[in-house]
Amino acid sequence: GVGHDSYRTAYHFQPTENWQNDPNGPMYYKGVYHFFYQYNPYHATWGNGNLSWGHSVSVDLVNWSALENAMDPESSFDINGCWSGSATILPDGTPVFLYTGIDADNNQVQNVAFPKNASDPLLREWVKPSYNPVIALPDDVVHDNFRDPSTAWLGRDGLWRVAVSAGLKDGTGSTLVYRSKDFRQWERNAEPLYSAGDAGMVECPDLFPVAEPGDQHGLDYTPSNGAAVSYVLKQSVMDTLSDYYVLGRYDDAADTFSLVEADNDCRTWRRFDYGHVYASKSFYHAGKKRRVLWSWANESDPEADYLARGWAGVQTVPRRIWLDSKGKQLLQWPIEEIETLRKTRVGLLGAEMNAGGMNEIIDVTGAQADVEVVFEVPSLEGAENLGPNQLLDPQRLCGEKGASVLGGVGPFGLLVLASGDLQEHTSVFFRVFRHEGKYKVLMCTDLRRSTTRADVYKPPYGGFVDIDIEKERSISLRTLVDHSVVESYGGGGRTVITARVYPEHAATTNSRLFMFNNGTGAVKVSKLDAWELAPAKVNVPGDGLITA
Ligand code: DQQ
Repeated sequence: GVGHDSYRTAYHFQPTENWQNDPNGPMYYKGVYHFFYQYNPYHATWGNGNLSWGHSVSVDLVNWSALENAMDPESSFDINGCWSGSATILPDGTPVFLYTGIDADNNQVQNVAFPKNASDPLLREWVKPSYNPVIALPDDVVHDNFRDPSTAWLGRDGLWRVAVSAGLKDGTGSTLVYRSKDFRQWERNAEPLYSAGDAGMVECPDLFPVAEPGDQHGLDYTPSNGAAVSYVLKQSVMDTLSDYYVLGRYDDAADTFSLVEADNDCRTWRRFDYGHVYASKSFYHAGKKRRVLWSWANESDPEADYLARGWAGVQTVPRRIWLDSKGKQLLQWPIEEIETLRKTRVGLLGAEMNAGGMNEIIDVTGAQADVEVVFEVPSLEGAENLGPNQLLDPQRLCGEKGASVLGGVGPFGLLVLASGDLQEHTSVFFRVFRHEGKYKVLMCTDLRRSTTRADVYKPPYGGFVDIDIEKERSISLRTLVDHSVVESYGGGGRTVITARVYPEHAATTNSRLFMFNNGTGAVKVSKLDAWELAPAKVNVPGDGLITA
């Protein structure tokens, strides 16, 4: 039945109960990771958006303890909702929030909040000064389209900058920059950071520098790294409900951003995730010199069902992000701490999978698993041809060429959350095509057989993997399975697909895991490691994690 809770996740972040959406203000402070999120404390829907900032803390990014809400909508400048925003760590080490308030007139305004006691590593209480809002609604911006301040960064002139989303009255979407010396008086830069044009309203902007190609370290903003390094601009696009990013140059005097080798329309940029995530936000963790990305993965079943379950929304596993060695795209990888949950391991080396082959990965309870597999492709000869004029729409291709549609090189991959009779399964797989004299690798997560329930959104998802398969001759896949989440990293984190799934069998029986090859050419599984994962303590009441 719909109300059963075999869908609740074991190690993806969720509040104890009720609704969550966007990640807000992630940071690391005095040895503690802080995570805030858009939260409805009353029930499991977004409702009318009268939201709070939920707050949890962790020392390892894996186990979390819930604290009291950091902010509730109870001031005139946020009385109708404390919406998304970001944390900035000031030079003296103390954090500050910039966030959107829905004010008493239902206008969107930007507010500031400070910790009541900065010497408390748990930052339990937050103070909203009465001089809020610090950025009022501008005349040329639609009253309910002005929101989501980014983390602020300091310029060489000693002024802070922040990026804010704005839907202009002329119908275009824009990302504005404001400058301030004190987080209180803000002045708008005439030139926007980015104009989305007819892509419409864009939300939750994130702008951050990245280290040299191939360097896994993250970079923090510094007043002098402006022109010297590459920047990433990220947008959440309402039109498609997807997150896109682009590489570019940031001019730290003019506060403008120029795209490198990309179309201005953000809907053509690369996506962090070709599945079901939105409103992602990164933070810089100085301790491990890494940049970590959070993203919200909404439910895909009917509202009545998640209301009955009493919870809705998960966060993807925090991901380390960095620039690939060619400097063309970001790579993403689950933070290493997740590996502390690994229990039973099943390993395999050098197995051949012939045409039509299918192997069960046994001894791993399939509802909480971490699977890493490397497929070697001995020959590309059988690769299917894509006509020269064929539209290269990966999602459509995954729909036309599902896991059971026999191919040449592929489809090969995993079946996860499979019932014993295979009636239910989610397939995660690759398929190699030849297109205009080159090879293209498609990655799919196909949900069409994921559940026998009919009332669930269960599309095929797909993205291309930017890999030179002719040279590399192998492709890796890592899939994290967590009850109702299937989060997959193709080609070492080049392409990521997160899906929400609702198998029926899981209420009563164990889920199983398989590898398969439905291509005519053999593939070699040069390496397979599968682990059952222990549950993390995620906002378990009375968990004893917080003693202070
Ligand atoms: N969600 C928040 C907004 C943001 C949107 C409201 C994105 O601040 O634009 O809950 O999911």
